[in-house]
Amino acid sequence: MSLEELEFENFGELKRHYKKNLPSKIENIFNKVLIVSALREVGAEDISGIRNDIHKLAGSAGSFGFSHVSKTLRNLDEYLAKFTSEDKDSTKEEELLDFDYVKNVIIEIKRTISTSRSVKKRKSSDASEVILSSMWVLKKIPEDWNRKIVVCDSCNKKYISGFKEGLAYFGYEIDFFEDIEAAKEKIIEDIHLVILDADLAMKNDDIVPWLKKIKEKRGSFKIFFVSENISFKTRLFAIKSGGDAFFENSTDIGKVINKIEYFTESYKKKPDHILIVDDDIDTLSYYAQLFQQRGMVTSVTTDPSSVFNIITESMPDLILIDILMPSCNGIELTAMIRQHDDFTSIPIIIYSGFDRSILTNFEISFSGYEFISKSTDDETFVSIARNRIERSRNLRYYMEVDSLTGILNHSNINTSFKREFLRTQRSNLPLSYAMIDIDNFKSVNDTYGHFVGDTVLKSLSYMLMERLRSTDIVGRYGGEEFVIIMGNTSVQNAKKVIDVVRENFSKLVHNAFGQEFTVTFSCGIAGYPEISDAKTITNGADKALYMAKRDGKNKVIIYEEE
Ligand code: GH3
Ligand code: MG
Repeated sequence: MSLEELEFENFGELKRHYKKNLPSKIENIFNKVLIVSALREVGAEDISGIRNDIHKLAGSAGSFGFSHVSKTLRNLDEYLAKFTSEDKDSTKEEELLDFDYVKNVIIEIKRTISTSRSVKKRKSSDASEVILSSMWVLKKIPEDWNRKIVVCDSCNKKYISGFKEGLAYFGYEIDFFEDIEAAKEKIIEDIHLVILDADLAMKNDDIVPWLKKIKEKRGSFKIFFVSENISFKTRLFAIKSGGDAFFENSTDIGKVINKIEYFTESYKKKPDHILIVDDDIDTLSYYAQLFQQRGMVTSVTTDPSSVFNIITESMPDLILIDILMPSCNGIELTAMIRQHDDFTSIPIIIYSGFDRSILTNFEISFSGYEFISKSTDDETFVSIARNRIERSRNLRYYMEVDSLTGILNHSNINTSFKREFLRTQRSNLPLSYAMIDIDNFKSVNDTYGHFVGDTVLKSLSYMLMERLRSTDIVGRYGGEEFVIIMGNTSVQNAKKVIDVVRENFSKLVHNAFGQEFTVTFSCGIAGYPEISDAKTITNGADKALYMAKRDGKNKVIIYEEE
C-alpha cells in the first residue's frame, strides 16, 4: 500500500466516523434548543451556548463535505447572533427570538442528513480533505528501509562472521555470496544495500554497470565497497563505480552502522508539518489542501487559544497565522508563541489578504515572523514555506540532537516527555519512562581511553534506535545515561523490550586495539498509570535504576512506590 493510500484510508475512516456521529450532534443541539425554549427567562449566555455548538458544527460539517448542513447552520448562527449581541440599540423595538423557527431549521437539517445516502464529494480529491479538529494530526508513516544486506566477497574471510553477527545485533540481515551471479539474483529482490569486495568487482567487468542501473531504478540503493587493498587505484575504482562508502576488510561494525544510519536518515524523515490558524474556515481548508497536495501534513484550528496545546503535542515545523482574527490578532498570537522558550525555533508566517502596510495598524510591533500576502501565487507560497522549514530543521537538528550519538539531548528529551505525558493523560493509555546507565563505564574509559568509551556510547545509542519502535523516543540524558519514552506501553512490556536490548548489548563484542571486551547496562522503569504525575515518574525511574545498580547491575527493574 502506498503512503497516499494509507493517508486516504485515514481520511475515509475519519469521514465515516464523522458521518456516523453527525445525527447525534444535531440531536444534542436540538435538545438544547428545547430546554432553553422552555425556560421562563432566556439569557444571552443560554443562546451563546447553543451558538457555540452550532458554530463548531457548521465548520466541521463544511470540511467533511456536508456543505448544505454547514450553510444552514451558519445562517442559524447569524440569526441567533442578534440575540446575544451586547450593543443592542435600545431605541429600536426588540425582536423576539422565534424558537419555533430555530426548531424547524434543525428539524429540516435532521431530515436532510437522514435522506442523504453518502457524503457529497468535494471539488478537490478526498486525499486533500481537511480535518477541523484542532487535536487531530495525521502523520504519514515513513517508508521503512529494508534491513536486508547482500555481502559479496571472493572468499569467506574472517571479517564476515563478525560482520554478520554485529549487523544482526542491530536488526540487519545478511546474505553472503562468493559468486557475483548468485548475488545479483538476490539484489534484484528488494535489497537496499550491497557490500561488495572491490577487488572482486574490479575483476568482473559487468557488475559495476549492472549495479549502476539498479541505482538508477531504486533511488535508495547503496553500494559499499570493502577491500584489503586500500590503494589509490581501488579507492578511485570505488568512487567511479558509484560507491557510497569504502571500508577496509577489518572494518568495525560501528563505522558500517554509522554509514547506514547516515543514508537511512533521509528515509526516516518525517513529512513537513504545518499548523494553520485562521478564523475563516474556507481559507483554512484552502491552505490545508494546498499543502496536503504537496505531501505535507497539516493541523488546522480556528481557535487561537487551542494553539499552545497543538504545538506542545505535535511540534509543527511551521505555523501559518492569519492576521485578522476576532479574539486575538496574528501579531499578538505570534508574540505569545515567541514568549514560550520551547517554541522559539518554530518559524512563523503571518498572512493576510491585505499587503504589508496592514502591519502598521497594529498596536504592538513584533519581528519574530515573516509576512506573506494571500495574493502570493500558490507555488511561491509553498516554496517560501518549504524553505523556512528546511532552514529551521537544520538549525533545530543541531540544537536538539546530541552531537556524539545523534539522538535527542537532555533538554529535548524533557520537552518530549512533557508532550507525551500530556497525550497519555488525555488518552489514558499507558506510558513508560526508562532510564538506562552503562555499567562500570568509568573503567572502559580508564582502560581503553575516552575515544573507545565514545564508540561504546554510540553503539548503545544505535542499538536503542534500531531496536525500538520508531514511535519510541530515545535521548541521551547525561554522559552515559539514556532515556527512552515509550507511548502506549505498560511498564511490564517496556521491561520485556529493554531486557532484549540489554541481552543483545551485553553480547556485543567491542574491539579496542585488538582487545575484545563487552559492556552491560542497567535500567530503571516507571510509568503511567501506576504513577500519575510526571515528576514522580522520572524520579521513580531514577530510583529503580539505582536499585538495579545496587542489585548487581546488568538488569532492568520496575519502580514500585513504597
Ligand atoms: P556504574 O556502573 O555505577 O554506573 O559506574 P560507572 O563507572 O558507569 O559510573 P560513574 O558515574 O562512576 O562514571 C561514569 C563515567 O562516564 C565518568 C565519565 O567520565 C564517563 N563519561 C561521561 N560522559 C562521557 C562521554 O561523553 N564519553 C566518554 N567516553 N565517557 C563519558
Ligand atoms: Mg554508569
